[in-house]
Amino acid sequence: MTSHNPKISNNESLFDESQKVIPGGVNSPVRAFRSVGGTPLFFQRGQGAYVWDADGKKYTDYVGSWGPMIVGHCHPEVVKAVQDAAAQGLGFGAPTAAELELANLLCKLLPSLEMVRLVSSGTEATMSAIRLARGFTGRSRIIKFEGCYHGHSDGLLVKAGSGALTFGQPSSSGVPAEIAALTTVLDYNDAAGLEKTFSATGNEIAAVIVEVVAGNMNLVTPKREFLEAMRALCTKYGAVLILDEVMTGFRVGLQGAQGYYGIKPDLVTLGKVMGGGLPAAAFGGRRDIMQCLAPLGAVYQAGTLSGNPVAVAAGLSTLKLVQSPGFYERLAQLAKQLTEGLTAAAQKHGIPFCAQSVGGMFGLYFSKSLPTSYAEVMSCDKEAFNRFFHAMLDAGHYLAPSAFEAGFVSAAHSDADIAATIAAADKIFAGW
Ligand code: KE4
Repeated sequence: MTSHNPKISNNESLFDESQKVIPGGVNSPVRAFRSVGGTPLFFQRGQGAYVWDADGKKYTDYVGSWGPMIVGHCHPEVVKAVQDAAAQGLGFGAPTAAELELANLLCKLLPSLEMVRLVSSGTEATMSAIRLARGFTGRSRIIKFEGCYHGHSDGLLVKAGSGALTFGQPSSSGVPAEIAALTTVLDYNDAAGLEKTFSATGNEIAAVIVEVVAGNMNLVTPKREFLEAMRALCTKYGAVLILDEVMTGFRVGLQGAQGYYGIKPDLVTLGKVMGGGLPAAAFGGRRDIMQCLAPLGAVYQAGTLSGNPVAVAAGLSTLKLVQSPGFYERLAQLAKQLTEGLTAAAQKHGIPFCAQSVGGMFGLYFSKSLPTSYAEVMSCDKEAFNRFFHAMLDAGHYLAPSAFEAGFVSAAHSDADIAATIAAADKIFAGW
């Protein structure tokens, strides 16, 4: 039971209780506020652009469950789709027509998808895509980029971003050296480094996996020459180019980052938005590669809950809503209003701060200039971010609880919400 001592926040008492039975009191490390300090919020409900914590305090939400809540919390059409699906059955472990509908929709929205397999998390999607690329090429080595996070499968948890970076443990313990040794970690946006590595070991490389827009070391946008080199080198050496669009898929635009930047992957991984907040994710791409998957081919991959009908219903409903005319123009406009307004407020008070957005995601940096690499992100003032995070939280605006995460707006955010957030920041900067 939680204490109802009015002197103690319910967040604190819930956190105290949770730490007794859940490691760190959370079911995913970045939620623990370890990077920003303080007691994590326990949310009791969300509606539109807002969430309420265990004390009933309201916040404007810029995390959105780390991206999925792109149409806002508890959108009536999504809730109804989930209720209707649940009333027909919570799971069958067998094919359903809804999975086929979602697979067809994904392939329609993303031209690079000739075939797709549904899974239950981004980690599953990237882990499976890597195994598939290794099975297809017969090679073992993979390339990832420092600061990029692709979920917590062993070979990818090497100099990762997000929670792994937040904790200053870029490489996790428990990952056998033999497995980590198969992962080459290069610098994001370093086309020359990529070319050098391919010219030395190109014929050993099974895959390159990349976040086209990096969103797990805060937000870092790709340089054109970096993307072009990646595509050309993978083609030249027969390596599989995997675009990890778990975060950017249907977030930066209807065709994801691959459409936004015009880069064609061999495989793509998806999650977050495509599940509408429920556990649905996917990987897919070239038919000749996907047909190596069991039961057709020799690469095994499976999942009890893959294509779960309730999660699929949430995803289908969300993906129908994001196709409404002007959806992404409006989303990008909200994110741009926010980043420009926060930057103007900081500059007015002489605070080294900048911000940027790509579609409906954004990055905030206590730095004079926008970071274009992991090293530049690491030189931003993390303590200043932490101070800003808590001041904004006290004012009722919930930003990602880490200097190494991107933020998200939803279609439910209004101009007034954005203006109120900017006004709160302006007040904080005035007293900085
Ligand atoms: P999940 O296994 O958490 O569903 O997805 C892993 C993943 C894969 N690829 C990218 C580009 C991702 O951003 C993620 C997960 N993102 C983090 C937030 N930066 C999830 C939040 C968390 O770990 O609790």
